[in-house]
Amino acid sequence: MGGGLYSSRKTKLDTTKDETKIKPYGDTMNDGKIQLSFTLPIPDGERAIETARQYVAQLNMQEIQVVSHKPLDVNFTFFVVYATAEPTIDYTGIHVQELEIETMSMKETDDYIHQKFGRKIVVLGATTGTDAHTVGIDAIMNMKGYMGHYGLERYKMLDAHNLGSQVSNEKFVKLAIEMHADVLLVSQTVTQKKVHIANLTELVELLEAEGIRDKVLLIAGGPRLTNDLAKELGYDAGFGPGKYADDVATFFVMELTRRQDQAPH
Ligand code: B12
Repeated sequence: MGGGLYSSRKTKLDTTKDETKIKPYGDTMNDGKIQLSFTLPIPDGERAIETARQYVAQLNMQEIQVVSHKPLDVNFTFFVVYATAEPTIDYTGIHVQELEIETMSMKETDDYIHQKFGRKIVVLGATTGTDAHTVGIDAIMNMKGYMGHYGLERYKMLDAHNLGSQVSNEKFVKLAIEMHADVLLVSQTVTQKKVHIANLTELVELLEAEGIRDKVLLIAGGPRLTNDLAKELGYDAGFGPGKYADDVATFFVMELTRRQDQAPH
């Protein structure tokens, strides 16, 4: 998408340090200090501590300190390790597609929809597939909102429906057609065995098969979702932690406007 809502990240160069060779910072610049936490399937004890130390050594870390070890169960131990990493990264070579939007308030969005569309925008949201996590989609949609941001159900100019969790892609597409949805919101939390990738991809394929992919704005969200990943999977945008209903609403009204303005009259 080449529209004005996206831009490559503008890298602000800090001339006081070499941004081509960035390293983790702990106490002094470029000390490479990293904290790792992980679980090994072994009982706690001196042998476990040494195993954790040697494992981290295999990751090419230096100055390894196992600072915490706690049994999770008889045969599982959780470790926290401090260590020093050697590699550096060229920050100036990193580019991402970042959503660049100036978030509007709920009232501004409602007024904008009223003026630009003269009708309510229909929004359907769900956690799809086998995923049972509802808190993310509720944070975006519930009337009462989340962290001081009212959810989409509270917007006067949105006809917003939260279908809950474990909604099959088939049912989601069927309802999208029946309800003439303008915007589809999909939440995915579980990423084990890349189940979210398969599920998100299946939804795109079903929408394409029904011939409605280009008639809806398709937005994914979740704790491990980025805009880049969502777009790679054929979505119009992706939102992760720290994003709220007002960010999403601003994005979709702006994008719907852009599409409306581009449509042949
Ligand atoms: C609460 C919880 C549960 C509850 C869920 C209750 C419910 N009604 O949702 C219960 C106990 C049922 C549960 C079950 C499971 N859980 Co759980 N759960 C959590 C927990 C503790 C919190 C998740 C949460 O609510 N976050 C708060 C919300 C607000 O954050 P969020 O989802 O990121 O949402 C924000 C953004 O991402 C974004 N967003 C989210 N969705 C969307 C959608 C759109 C469209 C947009 C625009 C934005 C957006 O907006 C939100 C606000 O900023 C996490 C661990 C953790 N601390 O994160 C584990 C966690 C997510 N669960 C996990 C697992 C593995 C499971 C189980 C598979 C466990 C099991 N073996 O049975 C089952 C899942 C079963 C299933 N079929 O899905 C793992 C996931 C690992 C992975 N990467 O796959 C986690 C990370 C725990 C862990 N460390 O292992 N879980």
